Amino acid sequence: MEKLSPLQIERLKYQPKLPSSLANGINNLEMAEGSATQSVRDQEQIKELFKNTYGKPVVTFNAGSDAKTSSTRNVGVILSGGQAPGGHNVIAGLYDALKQANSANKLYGFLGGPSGIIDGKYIEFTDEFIDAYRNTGGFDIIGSGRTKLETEEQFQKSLEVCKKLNISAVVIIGGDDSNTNAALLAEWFVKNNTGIQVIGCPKTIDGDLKNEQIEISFGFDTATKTYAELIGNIQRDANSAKKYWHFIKIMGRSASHVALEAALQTQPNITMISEEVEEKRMSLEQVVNYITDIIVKRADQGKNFGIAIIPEGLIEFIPEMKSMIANLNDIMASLETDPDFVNATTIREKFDIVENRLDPANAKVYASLPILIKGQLLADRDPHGNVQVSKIETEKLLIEMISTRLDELKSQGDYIGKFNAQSHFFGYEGRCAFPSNFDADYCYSLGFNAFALINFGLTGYLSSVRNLTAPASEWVAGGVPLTMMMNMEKRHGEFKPVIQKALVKLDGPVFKVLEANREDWAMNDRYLFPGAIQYFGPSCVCDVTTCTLQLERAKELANV
Ligand code: FBP
Repeated sequence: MEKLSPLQIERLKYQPKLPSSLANGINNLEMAEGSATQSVRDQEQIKELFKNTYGKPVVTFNAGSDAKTSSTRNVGVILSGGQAPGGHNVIAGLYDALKQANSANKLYGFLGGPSGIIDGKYIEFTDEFIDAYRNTGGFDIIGSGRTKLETEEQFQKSLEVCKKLNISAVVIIGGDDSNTNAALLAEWFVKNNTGIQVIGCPKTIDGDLKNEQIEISFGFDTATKTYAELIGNIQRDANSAKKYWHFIKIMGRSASHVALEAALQTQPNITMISEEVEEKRMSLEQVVNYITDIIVKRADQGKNFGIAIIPEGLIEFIPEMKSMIANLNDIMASLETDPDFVNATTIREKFDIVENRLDPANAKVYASLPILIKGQLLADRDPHGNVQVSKIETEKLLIEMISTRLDELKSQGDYIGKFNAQSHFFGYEGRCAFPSNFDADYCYSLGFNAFALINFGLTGYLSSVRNLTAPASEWVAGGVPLTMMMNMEKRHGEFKPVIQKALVKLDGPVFKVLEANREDWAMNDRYLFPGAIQYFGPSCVCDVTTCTLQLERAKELANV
């Protein structure tokens, strides 16, 4: 038998909590419907593109009194996109609900992400198989992938695979892009009278798949706690040795939710928030000057150490960089097939070709960057056409530029300190951690609830569990139409329907806490040390949710 760590053994025994409505039994639920919904923007275009699934109501489940019989169903499940802690529990919750509804039901897992349903690669889940993955991190139960499910041919192939397995519903566990795909597939299945339903589940450590109906995506809780633990440890190290500035880039592709949450949990000296940089239209030089200024002031107090948090997406939010990257994204497709570019023998030749193709202002910005960053900006795009910001070493770019600026200041007699910097990137460290109790419960509930949506015959819905700062028994289970979250955005040079990403709100309660404290945190070391996620022990340590969720919910409840 496979050897397990003591924590693995103990976590396998954990029984995730469910909202009381769902705990009452999958066949005992009653569904309440709200009124018809609209997309967040571009209503006419979204309605036209989703003729069959647009405008459906938000639904809520309540515990009912009559036990209903449930017909036999086969369901397929896909893990899509980047890993997020708790994905295995979504599948476990889905499986348990499906078997509770009717023991003859079957759950198939498509292997390697959305390509599994296209290529017909799958496994059938059994009790024994599922049991080995309960409350564990990772997506290794069936693997994940980033194939974009959007063409007629892919939909046809998916249909054939579903027909072969007699599958009548597909659950897609993914972020904004993957759930956009879920909405497209749901629409296509209805349009073609296939009778196959599609339900999404809100996953992403980035925390940017949220809105009035979805309080948070799963994985954010565990990932941010993991990064906060690491930042706290580094703060202790910096405060002990007092000789390094640590520049820590934190994952979260676009929005700065992860960096902001980790900062509230640890109170570092500097936290950049991409959305603020964009709002204030700060140039790269201004970002460098802002950080340099704090380094100089701390050096004046004899403190040649500190912690700076840099969100992964920062580079794309600096207006001049954003414009250059957008221009670069548009020309990348043609460059990849351009013989001069493909056959260029040196990287400098490639840079010259790129600079000649970019618009003059963007070419100037590109030319001003260090070689390392210029090269990283040319790396492959993801399947959605986005630059892979996790591969751009913004933390190193900033260290290099700040170092140069400090040398200038030193030569003018305006800086008396020593600048020794260390760079870090925290991302993959947090995506597959053992899910926190919150994520273990939330994910299990999302999966269980996904089957409730299927059982009520719904399609094109995102599984939603709300009221998340209350005890799990008081959580509210239901579903939100995917089209309600959509708008039109430019992708690969064309306008497409996509789920709107939630960015950090600069007038929101979470950013306000940082804003109110950052001057103090910059100069006076108010470091917090959250320590490792605790799975067993007092509830005030083990079950506490993120500052983001608590502050946003408190504001929402105050407004009701
Ligand atoms: P999802 O949006 O698919 O959840 O992925 C999030 C993420 O972890 C980002 O934070 C990060 O930029 C990206 O995935 C990294 O992607 P990859 O795993 O392909 O390197």
